[in-house]
Amino acid sequence: MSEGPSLEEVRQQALTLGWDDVGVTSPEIPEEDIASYQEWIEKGYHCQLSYMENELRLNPQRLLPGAKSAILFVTNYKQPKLPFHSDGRGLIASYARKRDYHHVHRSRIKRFIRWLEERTEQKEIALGFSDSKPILEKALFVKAGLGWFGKNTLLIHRQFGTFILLSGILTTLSFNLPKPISTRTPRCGVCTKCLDACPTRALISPYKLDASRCLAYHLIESKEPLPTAIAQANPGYAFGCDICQDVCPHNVRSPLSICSDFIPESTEEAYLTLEKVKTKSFNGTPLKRRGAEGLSWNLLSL
Ligand code: B12
Ligand code: SF4
Ligand code: SF4
Repeated sequence: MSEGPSLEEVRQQALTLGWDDVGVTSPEIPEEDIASYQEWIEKGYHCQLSYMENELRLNPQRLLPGAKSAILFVTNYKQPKLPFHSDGRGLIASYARKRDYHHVHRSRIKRFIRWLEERTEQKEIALGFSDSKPILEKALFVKAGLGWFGKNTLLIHRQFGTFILLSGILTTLSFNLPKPISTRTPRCGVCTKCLDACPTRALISPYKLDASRCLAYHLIESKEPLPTAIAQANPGYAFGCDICQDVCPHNVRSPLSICSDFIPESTEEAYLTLEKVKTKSFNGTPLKRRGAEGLSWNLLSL
């Protein structure tokens, strides 16, 4: 058995595998996030997302007994902003125009864990996740100093803004961590652009999202057609919604993604039509989640 890798080695390996930033923290969820989560669930803001009620997400150590650290990875997927059309073409949110990020992250995580096992000559020391395990992901990222919470409830990274996707591993290895900096301190100042721009008023107050009003919930996660009021407020999305990110000042200077997994072959690929729903396979893309019937509901409601 050899000594574990240093933070610098972890960083280099993560960048080599394609991630844009990496951080390490202890795997406990901070008290403030536990309290906010519990209030959110009690108020029913998770709507029909019953998987969100799983309280395991407050205790990552129960997912990997003996876990001492969380290694957290940031993926920049920012794409150019595109216009809405009124000719039956619906816009696909920018994270969903090509490969499913769960798949992209799964193969990177597999390679990272293999490297960690070889490097330490130990087995069963890590468990990967990317929205695939019950974990309050953003809370851990904030704790690791990888960014802070925006009033749109998303994690804002100092270089990449909000157009990032999160993944990570829990591990039984421990690291010599620097003293954590508290990044939960509000950083939006007097800005309220995301709350003002949300077409369905889903951001009911700073840092609080009611999923039952969110276009992303209705166009991605829901198992039903869109309620009329939500459909009427939709400016043209066929899948997901980027409005509370498009208006965020932290996304003005952030660089576009250079990762081919997220860049569509052509601008037309960023739009969905009923014809495509009938003829195309959405396997391996995020659109698979809503299914052909759901995607048709989305388009017919435009
Ligand atoms: C459920 C869920 C949804 C739901 C509910 C969203 C929500 N805000 O909870 C719906 C379907 C609506 C959704 C939509 C989207 N999602 Co989503 N979703 C999740 C999921 C599975 C859980 C989120 C969660 O824990 N919610 C629980 C509530 C309580 O958390 P919260 O709203 O963030 O509240 C926290 C803060 O607001 C904070 N807080 C509360 N009060 C205060 C006060 C102050 C002062 C401060 C500083 C903080 C603070 O404490 C709370 C607890 O930490 C995560 C993956 C994961 N496993 O974590 C992805 C995730 C959050 N989603 C993601 C994405 C990309 C999206 C979309 C952009 C997709 C799209 N383009 O359509 C939209 C964005 C909508 C939005 N503005 O959030 C990414 C976000 C990356 C990032 N930059 O943060 C994640 C992390 C997936 C991933 N692995 O990359 N999502
Ligand atoms: S994703 Fe769209 S609907 Fe949901 S909170 Fe953001 S702007 Fe509002
Ligand atoms: S738009 Fe303004 S209020 Fe909303 S997250 Fe960005 S900086 Fe914060």
